[in-house]
Amino acid sequence: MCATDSGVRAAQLRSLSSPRDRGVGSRPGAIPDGRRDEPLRVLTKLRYALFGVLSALAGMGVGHLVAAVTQPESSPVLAVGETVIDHTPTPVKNWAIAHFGTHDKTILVGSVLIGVLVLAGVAGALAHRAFRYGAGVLVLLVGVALYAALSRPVVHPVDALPGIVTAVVGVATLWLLVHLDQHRGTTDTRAGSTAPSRRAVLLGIGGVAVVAAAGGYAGRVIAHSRAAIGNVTLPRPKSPAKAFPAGLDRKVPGITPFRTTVDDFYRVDTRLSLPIVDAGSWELVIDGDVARSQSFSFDDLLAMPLIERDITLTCVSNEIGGPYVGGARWLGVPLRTLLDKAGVGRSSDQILSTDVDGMTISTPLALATDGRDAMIAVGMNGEPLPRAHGFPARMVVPGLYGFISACKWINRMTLTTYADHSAYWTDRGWAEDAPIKIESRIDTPQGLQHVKAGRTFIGGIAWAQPIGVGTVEVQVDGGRWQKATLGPSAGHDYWRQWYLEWDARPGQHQLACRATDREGHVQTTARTSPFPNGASGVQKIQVSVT
Ligand SMILES: Nc1nc2c(c(=O)[nH]1)N[C@H]1C(S)=C(S)[C@@H](COP(=O)(O)O)O[C@H]1N2
Ligand SMILES: [Mo]
Repeated sequence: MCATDSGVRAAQLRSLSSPRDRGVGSRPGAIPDGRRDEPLRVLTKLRYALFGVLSALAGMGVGHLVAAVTQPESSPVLAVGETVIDHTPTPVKNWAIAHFGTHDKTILVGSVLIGVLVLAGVAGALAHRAFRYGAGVLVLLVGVALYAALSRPVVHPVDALPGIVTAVVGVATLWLLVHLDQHRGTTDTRAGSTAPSRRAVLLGIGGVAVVAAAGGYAGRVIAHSRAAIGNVTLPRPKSPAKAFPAGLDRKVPGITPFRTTVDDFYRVDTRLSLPIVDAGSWELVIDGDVARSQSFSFDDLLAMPLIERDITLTCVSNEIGGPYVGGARWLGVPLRTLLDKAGVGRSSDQILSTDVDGMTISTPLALATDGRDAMIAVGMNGEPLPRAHGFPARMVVPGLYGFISACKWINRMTLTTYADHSAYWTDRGWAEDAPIKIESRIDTPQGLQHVKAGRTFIGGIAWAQPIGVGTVEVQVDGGRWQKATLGPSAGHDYWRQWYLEWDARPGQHQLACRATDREGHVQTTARTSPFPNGASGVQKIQVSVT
């Protein structure tokens, strides 16, 4: 996404610096009258460009504020950003995830903002020539954002409001600044004392900046307070998880903690701002190929017998050795319970999940109902689901990558077929069927790290949901595979920590690890990239021992 963005930006910069009116009014051989004014003219242009930028900022600040009280996603910059995400070609998206990781969104929003402000500067400069040109460009800019906001999968009429407000405030601000500037210091006696002074212009600029900042800030605060989850008390599970064993966290410094905290849990989704869902009015609908369409309130779910399980979630975009994996304790209603209430028909092979904003995720019905602990989760690590992880409810299916199973903010499950319906990721070329591949990761030592010679640990994690890890082996400098010691088990759907004591001799060393599941399937050495059904291969790192 960022590659295309910077291309666009470069083009904009080029057009900004093009010598548009440098030649206006000057003829060959003419007295360099204009030339004497040149620095002044450039300064004026720059001042008007600043007016444009400020107008855009004021418009966006107030638009953001309006979006916060109506629908955060419809805020102009976010709307453009999300549309860019949805339309970014898969390879570019993968590249961005690989290079920027969880910062990809910050970089995206930043790029959109810079692009918008550059164009707003152009609009301001144009306003010097004729106000309507500048206003026209501003309106055009907002028009693009408005179009983006109204092309989201689920749209309400109020989603147009932030864009409209942005346009009105932006154009009004530009008019105000241009007006102040053009009437500054007029000595016309008829205008007399009403002519604005240089001070008034500066005050105007300052005021606009304050409005922009205050609007943006207030928007954040309001969106935050509206997003409070409120008082949700989770019931005790009918089927609790087994006691969680102490892992190797203390024994092996630098190893991934056996339990991932909510704050440290990786997050992958297509959103730039989190949906605000009121659990009181939220409903989960089951429809499609079912005997009886169903609709459950949040309280309905809490009143059902709940299961609690330790499950490791993994993202298909995770590279070998990558960070998009986490282990948590999930509380929820077994998927089976809900599907049985609806009575699944014979023709469906897919559960098409939809989130509150119309994002879709397809799950193979046969796998989700083969006896594994698939659930609609309402709790994570003993708390209600955090907003980033799907409040009020999400699907969790052990052994399937998140993009075909873990729909967050879910509010509909439609029983259908792959022939009839496709979902967000599969539309972009990702696999329909994607069981999590057996994998292991070295956490310590880190690649390229300097290690002190002597006895130390090589340690990490391995996962093979839903079968479970059987063994982990470590290879030093291409030698024989040595069996690592496994940490305690928290069930077959959960990752396992492991370590090998290593007498590190001075020099460069290569370390590798591989896992085998309990049925004897060995992690393959054949390297594939994450697209379209998950990375495979063995992680190899270099360390230097001194
Ligand atoms: N509504 C929604 N659910 C979603 C996604 C999304 O973009 N939107 N991303 C999926 C992907 S690709 C993964 S790997 C998991 C990640 O869950 P987490 O963010 O709680 O770790 O959520 C899945 N559920
Ligand atoms: Mo994912």
